[in-house]
Amino acid sequence: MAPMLTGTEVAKHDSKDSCWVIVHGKAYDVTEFMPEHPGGMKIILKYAGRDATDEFDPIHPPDTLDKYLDKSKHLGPVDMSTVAQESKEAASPEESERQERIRNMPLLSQCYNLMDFEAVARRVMKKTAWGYYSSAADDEITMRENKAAFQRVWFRPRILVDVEKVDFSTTMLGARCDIPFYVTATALGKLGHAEGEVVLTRAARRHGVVQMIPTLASCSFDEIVDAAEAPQVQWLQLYVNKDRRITQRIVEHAERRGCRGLFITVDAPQLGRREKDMRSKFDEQGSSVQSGDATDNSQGAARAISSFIDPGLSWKDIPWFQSITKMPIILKGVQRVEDVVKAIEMGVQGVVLSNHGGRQLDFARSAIEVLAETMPVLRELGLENRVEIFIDGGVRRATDIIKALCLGAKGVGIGRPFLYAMSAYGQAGVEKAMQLLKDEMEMNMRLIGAQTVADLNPSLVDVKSLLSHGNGVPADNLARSVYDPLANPPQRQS
Ligand code: 173
Repeated sequence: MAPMLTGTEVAKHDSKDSCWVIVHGKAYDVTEFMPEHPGGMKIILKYAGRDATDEFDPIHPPDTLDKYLDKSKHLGPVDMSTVAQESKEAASPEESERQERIRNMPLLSQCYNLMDFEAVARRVMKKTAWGYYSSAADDEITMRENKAAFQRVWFRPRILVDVEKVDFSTTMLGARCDIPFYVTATALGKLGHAEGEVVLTRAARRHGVVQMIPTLASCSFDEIVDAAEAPQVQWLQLYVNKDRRITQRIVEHAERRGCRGLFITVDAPQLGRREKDMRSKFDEQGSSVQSGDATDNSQGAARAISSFIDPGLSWKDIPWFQSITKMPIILKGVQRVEDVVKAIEMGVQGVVLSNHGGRQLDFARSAIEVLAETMPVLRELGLENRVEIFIDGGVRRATDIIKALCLGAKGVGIGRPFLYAMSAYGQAGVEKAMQLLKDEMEMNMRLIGAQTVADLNPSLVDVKSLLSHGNGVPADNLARSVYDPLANPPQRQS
């Protein structure tokens, strides 16, 4: 057997003419591959001759090198004791400050609601990871509207209902769950936490919550399924590949492995333009626009890895999906009642009213508004029981979940809040976030006068102002100036 490579030998190959990188303790010659790298050459060159594992992991499924790099370029194991020393850069001042913020992070017990996790994550996450998770399309109007829209729905609670016992468990696509929300699909889990999406899987299991597995997870699909335990329920979110054979393989594999729903994303023929994400990458890499690199990587990793998505996907493809799977099919990203009706006519089992967390078309309407538009039309056409309707985007409180169910949703998806909880506090953080929602749910079911989710109906909400996009009543400045604002948990003093 050949002797192990040393860090010194790998370090000699640190240029465009000969470029080796180390990933998970093995060296790879990527000199010839570099120009074809979907994420551009620049990022590979940054790690030329060095250990690229931390940068590689979040963005590439574990089998990437085996699949895409010719075996002759796999150079074998490296003696990592010879690498660690030389490749660990002295932490930058920004990184030292971040480490300081991590040391002084609020305790988990100081987080009282889902927004608190966002506040903490913003302080402690790496800048690029925060940029990717938090960013949304263009001016981020839709992202903010998603939350604002819930605040235009008001309650009409019933009184004197016996609510000693309340039960908010439900079913979604036939699966029992403790509470009517699911962990929706979000890409690149390892940007926020070294273990990635399996952390969400474990927390979901503890809480009887369904998880939707993303096509573009950092963990492999099988790792995420393996992390689940019966009777835990998982669904698959699907980005449709231009090569339908690949799509068919993914779908059939998911069905074999027990996924109980196929959520086809229909709102992303092209990835939205997210400037926060672009800017944080640009800053971090310190790249220069004048460098004239062959591949422009300024759009960030998400754009690069999404180039396989088929913008030609259309209604004509739906019967094909129905022919290759027995899983229920749900269209994720529907944004108008006409398309809900069409989806029902095509015979799908569900729709997710969603604007992709405001990350796609800016000025797309909130899902809660589209829901309020949709249900009366479906009732008029007698179609309301033909599909299960889910919504996502901006859900941060149990009152948001209750509003959605009153208006006819079967359940709601929650994405970013769990990523933030995971990034800041790991599995314990995600579990806490789920527990907070359960606690809020129990209290608010009582306060609205509902014993079970079957009691949640349109008479319990007032949506008169939901459809108007006005800014509401003028600010009461006098009162605002004396108001003591709620605060997120403070940093601790070291
Ligand atoms: O919203 C996203 O960022 C997203 O859906 C995505 C799509 C392709 C690659 C990475 C992320």
